This record gives sequence, structure tokens and C-alpha cells, in this order.
Amino acid sequence: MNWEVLLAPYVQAVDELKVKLRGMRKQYENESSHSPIEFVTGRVKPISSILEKAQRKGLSIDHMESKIQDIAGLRVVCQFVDDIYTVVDMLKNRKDFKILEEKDYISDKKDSGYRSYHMIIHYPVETIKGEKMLLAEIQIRTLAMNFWATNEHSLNYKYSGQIPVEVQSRLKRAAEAAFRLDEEMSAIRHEVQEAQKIFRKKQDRDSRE
Ligand code: 0O2
Repeated sequence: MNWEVLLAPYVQAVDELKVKLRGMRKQYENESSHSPIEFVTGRVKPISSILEKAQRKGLSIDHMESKIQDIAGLRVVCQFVDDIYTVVDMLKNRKDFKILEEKDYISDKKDSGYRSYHMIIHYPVETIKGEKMLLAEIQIRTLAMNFWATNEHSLNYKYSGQIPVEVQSRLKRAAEAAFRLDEEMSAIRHEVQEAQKIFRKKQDRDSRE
């Protein structure tokens, strides 16, 4: 298996999608309006994780590309929960990829406490051999959801998926706390946005002086 060849279109897809999603944020910035996108990250799944997932799902090498939907993974992090749905609507209106599946783990959180909105897309990549359609996953979540998921992911890695019960219940409490944090921030959203607008104007003035 030549991994470099197999993964090259995924590297290209992640690079292109990062530029496109970051471009959306930039356009909001240029218009001095609140961006529903705080930041965007992307990664190609490490080979060891692809193999581990293929083994866990009992997939042969031939079926990996069609069954592992997150070899190319993008993450859009937002300030407020409402921003997530604004981003979802914007992504639905785009013409450069097709949405195959949506999973709303926000209204329907996972047992672990995980919250996030997932979109599986069909994305065309131009290669020297023509167009290649591939799957990519876009995860959209708030800063609070991201903080929780990043920490839980590290703990899962540390404990090889067998997080001790005591730590698990703390994580569940932390997930609820993150959820309440999002709710409280949503309640003062307009105050926060106004303050950020004033602050941005001040920064613009300072940079011109
Ligand atoms: P990584 O290391 O982030 O790439 P599954 O069969 O459950 O593993 P599936 O069916 O492809 O995955 O889709 P699902 O459940 O929507 O999860 C896809 C990705 O969402 C995961 O990829 C994680 O990135 C994230 N995710 C899902 N559930 C959890 C969770 O409980 N905690 C955290 N921290 N992240 C989660 P990978 O391949 O598992 O991991």
C-alpha cells in the first residue's frame, strides 16, 4: 500500500477546504460584522488511526476509502451555539461539495457527553488523472464543546478508550458545565458582540495611528 499516493488527494482536500472555510471568516472580518466562525483547523487522519478504525469496523483495505468518512477532517469552531447553525446553513448553500449526511450531536449528545455537529461531504479534488470524489467530515462546534472534546480525546488516548468510571463521571459533569457555559454566553451574546465590535474599531484606529 502506497500511503503517500492514497492520501495525497486527502491532503489536497484538507488544504483546499481550510482555505475556503477560512475565507468565509475573512469575508466577515472585511465587512466588520460578527463572524460565526472563530477558527478552522484541518487534518488528514494519521495512518495508525486509519488502520485502527478499519480494524475496529472490520473493513478491508479496499473498503476503507468508502467507509471511513473522516480521513479528511475539518473543524469549524464557533463562539456561540447559534453560530453553528449559521455555518451549517452556509455550507448547505455551497456549490463546491455535496452534503451526504448530517449528525446533530448537539440536540442529541453522545453518551460520553460529546457535542458537535457533523457533516459528511462528497468533495471533488482535481488530480493529474482527473477528478477524484472523496469523503470528508466537517465538525462544527463551539469553543466550549471543543475544549471538552479535546480533553476527552486525550483521556481516551491515555486510557486506550477505557476511561476510569470516576473520570468518566467527571467528564459528564464537565460536559454539562460546558453546555451551561454555552447557554449563559448565548444569553449575553448581543452584549459580547457589541463589546467586540467596539474593541475591533479601537484596534483599527490604533493600527492607523
Ligand atoms: P479522531 O482521532 O478524532 O479522528 P466511530 O465509529 O464512532 O469511531 P463514526 O461512526 O465514523 O465514528 O462517526 P462519529 O461517531 O460521528 O465520530 C466521528 C468523529 O467524531 C470521531 O473520530 C471524533 O473525532 C469525533 N467524536 C465522536 N464521538 C466522540 C466522543 O465521544 N468524544 C470525542 N472527543 N470525539 C468524538 P475518531 O476517528 O473517533 O477520532
